[in-house]
Amino acid sequence: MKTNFEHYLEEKKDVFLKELGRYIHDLDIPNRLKESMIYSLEAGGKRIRPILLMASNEAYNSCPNKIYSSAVALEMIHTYSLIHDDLPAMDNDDYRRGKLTNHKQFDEATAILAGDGLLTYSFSIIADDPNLTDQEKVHIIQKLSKASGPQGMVAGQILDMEAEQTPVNLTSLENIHALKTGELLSFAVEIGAYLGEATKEELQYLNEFSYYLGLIFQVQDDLLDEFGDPEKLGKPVGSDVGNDKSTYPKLLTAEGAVAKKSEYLKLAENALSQAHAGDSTLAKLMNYISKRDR
Ligand code: GRG
Repeated sequence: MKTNFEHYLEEKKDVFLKELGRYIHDLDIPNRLKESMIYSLEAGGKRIRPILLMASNEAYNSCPNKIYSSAVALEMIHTYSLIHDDLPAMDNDDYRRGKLTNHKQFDEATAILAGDGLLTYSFSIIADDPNLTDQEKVHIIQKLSKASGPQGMVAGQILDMEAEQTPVNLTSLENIHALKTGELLSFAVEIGAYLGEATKEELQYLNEFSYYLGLIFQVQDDLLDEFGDPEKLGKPVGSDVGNDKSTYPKLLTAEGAVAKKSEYLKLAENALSQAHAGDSTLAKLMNYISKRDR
């Protein structure tokens, strides 16, 4: 039997997919590009980022109509990053979410363009949202650009690639993950709360919460790469084990990585209560991210 929280995840996912469909299915663009963008957008995925954004908004003054453009734009940017991360020039992966990666299903040039299309379209989705004020649009676009660009996820990606050649210490590892994974999660939490009119102080604590949430997400990602079930993950495991790449289990041992995750969980929990959201669904999402098996 499903728990209330599992029902919540399903319900939010359905709402999100409906909104996503509205932005993509009627788009008048070349067929192959559209097919390739839709292929990756609809290839499954946990939809953690849009669900975090929705839950964060509900923790304050919920305003559903204002949040969907940001949730869709965010998932489009996440999807672009996965398409490009899988390319031969980067991770050279054949499978993601149990399906062929975009460049394997289509071809490399199409995959690059599908990623480019998703990235750039996401900003116009926010700019064109009639439910947002001009001030809100500028704020959201500025935050999304910073989180996903060369000061955020893209910076994390290049540091991560460099760290494959040269092992790094824990502080550098935390910085890489905060940029590569944490920034988009932070955007989700921050924008949901911002549109829900959280105070400046609450937003600051949420920022701290999201920082640890990103690290929790990543410790679990490293543990799954070593000990996870490839069936559930939809991709092979063990990619980090055979190379020099620094991971939490490699730097701290598996037990040490689990202990580090508990430390992050306590710090995140504390920040969340200071943001007056200790009893919100954000806390449940944090535990879900920490224990996820896929
Ligand atoms: C190519 C600019 C550029 C960036 C790529 C996100 C990323 C940066 C690379 C993905 C590689 C990776 C394993 C990152 C760490 C964790 C992560 C973001 C996993 C994927 O996110 P999930 O688990 O994926 O939310 P689903 O499939 O559920 O959407």
